[in-house]
Amino acid sequence: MDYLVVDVAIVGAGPSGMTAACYLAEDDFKVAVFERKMSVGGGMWGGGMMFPRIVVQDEGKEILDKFGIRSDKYEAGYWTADSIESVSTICSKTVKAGARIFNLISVEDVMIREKGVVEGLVLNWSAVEMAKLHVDPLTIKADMVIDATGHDCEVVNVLLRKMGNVLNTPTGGIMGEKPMWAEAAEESVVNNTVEVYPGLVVAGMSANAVMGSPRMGPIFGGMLLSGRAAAKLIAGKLG
Ligand code: 48F
Repeated sequence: MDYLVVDVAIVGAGPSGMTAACYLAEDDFKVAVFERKMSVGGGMWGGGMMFPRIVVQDEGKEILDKFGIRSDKYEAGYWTADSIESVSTICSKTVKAGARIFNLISVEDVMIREKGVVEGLVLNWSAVEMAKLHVDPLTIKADMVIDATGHDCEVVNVLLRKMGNVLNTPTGGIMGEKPMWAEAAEESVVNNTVEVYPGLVVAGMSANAVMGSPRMGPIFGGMLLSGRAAAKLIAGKLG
């Protein structure tokens, strides 16, 4: 009941979504994160091909340090960290900063009314979604929404299904994720962290998928930096 109206609603508790939530909560915004699965962390637990290590570049290390995650220098410009320590620490810091994470909730739609702005989210229990039951959902109101759903950019997808090609992209549609190119992807994911539709910001792999940039494998610095960029953008808008 306390979270039916929030400042920022974030879809997906992967690295980008939780990082955005942490920065926004530290700035005293009321933040709710909705995560379909039982566990938070998205693709970060699995490190690189299930070896429990993530890689971050120098820029990303700043955020590891902010969270207090230990890292080892690998070679000039690159650091590694334990994926389990990374997820659990980011989650703990995010919750302690005041963000509320709701797991086992799936976001199935957005709320758009006469202003033509995303004003909230439509939620249901993940168990209802998995069982394909016909159960009416619950709606919450948010000043801003972040799609941090990873490669599938689910919130943007549902928006386009309902509204047509209305995005702030060259075609108005989803440009589609491109093949692996880690260095380019790490840079573009931060630049792609934009408001793609009024009220809706994309972060993490969702940003690269929507804006047509490559994937990057187990380098996670861009996810953290994109989360921070989304928080900064929204804090600037909401004041
Ligand atoms: O996929 P995910 O970890 O997203 P991310 O923050 O990070 C991407 C990396 O993990 C990795 C990569 C780095 O090199 O490429 O893939 O962009 O986390 C996305 C989270 O969103 C949840 C999903 O279960 C996952 O935990 N999610 C997806 N769709 C929904 C959702 C939905 N409709 N409702 C609720 N949660």
